[in-house]
Amino acid sequence: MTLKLYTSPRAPSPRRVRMYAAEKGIALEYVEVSIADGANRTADFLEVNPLGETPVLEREDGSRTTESLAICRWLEERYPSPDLFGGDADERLAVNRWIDRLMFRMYIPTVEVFQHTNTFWAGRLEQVPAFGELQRGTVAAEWRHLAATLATREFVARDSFSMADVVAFTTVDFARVIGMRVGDDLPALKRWYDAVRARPSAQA
Ligand SMILES: N[C@@H](CCC(=O)N[C@@H](CS)C(=O)NCC(=O)O)C(=O)O
Repeated sequence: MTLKLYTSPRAPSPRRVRMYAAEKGIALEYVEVSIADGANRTADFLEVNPLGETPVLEREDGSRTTESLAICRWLEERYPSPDLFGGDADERLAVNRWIDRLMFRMYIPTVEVFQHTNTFWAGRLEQVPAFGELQRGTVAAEWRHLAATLATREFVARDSFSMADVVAFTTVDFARVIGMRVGDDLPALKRWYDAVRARPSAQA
C-alpha cells in the first residue's frame, strides 16, 4: 500500500506537494486529474473531494485529506528527516512565517490576477479585470521583497533549502500564466530561481 496523491499538471497547489515529496524522497502514487478537461468536476472526482480541487492525499486506510500545506506538514511529521519545515523552533518560525507571507501576499494575488484577467476563467467566475490588474502590483511588490531577502542569503527562509523555497518557487513559476517571468531586473531572485529550477524536484 502506498500513499496516493490526486494531482493536476501545471496546477501550483498539487505541485507544492509533489516538489516537497521529491525533496524528501517520499514515494507517492499519482492519480492525474485534468482541470483543463474538467475532470475535477466529474461526479467521480467530487466523491473524492467535494471541493473539486487537487491535491488530495489518500492514505493507506483510504481516508483522504485536502490542502497542500496541511498534507506536507502531516508528511513532515511522518517522515521528519531531512527537515523541510525547520529543525528547531526558531527555524520553524522562519519557515512558517515565510510560507504565510508568500501564500497571502504572493500566491493568492497571483491567482487573483489569473482568475480576473484570463479568458480561461470567463464564465467560470465573475471577473473584475480592474481588480486583477491591481493585484499585479501586489505580486510585483512581493517579488521585489523576496529578491531583497535573496540578496542576503542563499535560500528564502534559512541558509538551506526549505518548504518556503517550495512555496516561493512554485508560486513564482506559476506567474507565467499572468505573463510574469523572472528576469535580470531582479538578479538575486534570478540567481535563486535558476538554482531551484535545476533541482530534480522542480520536475516532479
Ligand atoms: N488551499 C488548497 C487549494 C487547492 C486548489 O485551489 N487547487 C486548484 C489547483 S491549484 C484546483 O484544484 N482548482 C480547480 C478548480 O478550482 O476548479 C490547497 O492548498 O491545496
